[in-house]
Amino acid sequence: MHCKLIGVPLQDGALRLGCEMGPSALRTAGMKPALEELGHRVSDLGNVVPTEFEDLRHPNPAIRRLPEIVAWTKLLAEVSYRESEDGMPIFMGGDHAMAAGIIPGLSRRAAEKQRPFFVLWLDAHTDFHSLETTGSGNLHGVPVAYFTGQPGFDGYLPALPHPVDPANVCMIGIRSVDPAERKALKATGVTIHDMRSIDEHGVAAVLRDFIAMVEAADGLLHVSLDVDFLDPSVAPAVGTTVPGGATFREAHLVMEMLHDSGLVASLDLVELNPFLDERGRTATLLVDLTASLMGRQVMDRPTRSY
Ligand code: 4U7
Ligand code: MN
Ligand code: MN
Ligand code: MN
Repeated sequence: MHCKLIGVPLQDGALRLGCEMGPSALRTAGMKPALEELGHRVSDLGNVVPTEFEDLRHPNPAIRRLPEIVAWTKLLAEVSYRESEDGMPIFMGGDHAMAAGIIPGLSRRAAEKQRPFFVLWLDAHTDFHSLETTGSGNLHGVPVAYFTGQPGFDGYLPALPHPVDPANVCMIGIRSVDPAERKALKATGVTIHDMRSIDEHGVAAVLRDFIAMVEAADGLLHVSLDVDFLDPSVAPAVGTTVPGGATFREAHLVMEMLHDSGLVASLDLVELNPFLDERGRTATLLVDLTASLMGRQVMDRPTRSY
């Protein structure tokens, strides 16, 4: 596999500063050699940064940094479209607002390849606010509503030529949903496995169902990994910690099963705030999880399909 590392030093979507150091921390933690060790060809394409900003204001006074987020969204939609023509783009964030650009670009590419497009959203949060409902105004809390084509973005974020079908979005790890998000999610077909569902059924069971669905559709799968999917005890370097997250092994198992499925076409690693890390342990865990996704295993075992 040709892995393309793309740094996205975006922090305007989160309240706390520091996510702009995410790409550097992932490089320092050895992303490139970890993937090369598995036999992959790895190109580090460096960081992308927008340069043009419009003067935009929204009636919701809570909204923070709309001109910046719009500029990043436009830029990333182009970058992800371009880099997904071949190889496996790995976006090193950066806060989760980057998904508002990356995922529409990937979805446009999938439509061109005439393949159904699926998203696995690994997060404590559903990120399903619109510009109208966000109370914090932090735009890392809106990308899923945007890329699935929900109302409340018109005239601000770019129009979506290929919105993602909500029925093709599966969320795992959820444990913090605001009332407006819960209301907006009700009518959509988004599959939500909250932490209770992981406790009751196990992460393997819920993931297996989704993998089977992507496989049956011959789909292209994007994986979006928010650091706060993980329990803060194993991944402290994030501004929005929520207790009761995925364990070290649950997260690795997800990645190992995804590897064996052979369905993952692209990945983003988001919300890493190295300023909050403990001697690089969260950055190192993200590199190790990416290695599991790309084929690292404890024992040689045959690749299985789910
Ligand atoms: B992340 C929140 F209120 N819902 O809107 C909000 F709980 O990318 C959190 O998942 C958003 O980390 C978290 O600010 C965004 C809050
Ligand atoms: Mn998120
Ligand atoms: Mn989150
Ligand atoms: Mn967060």
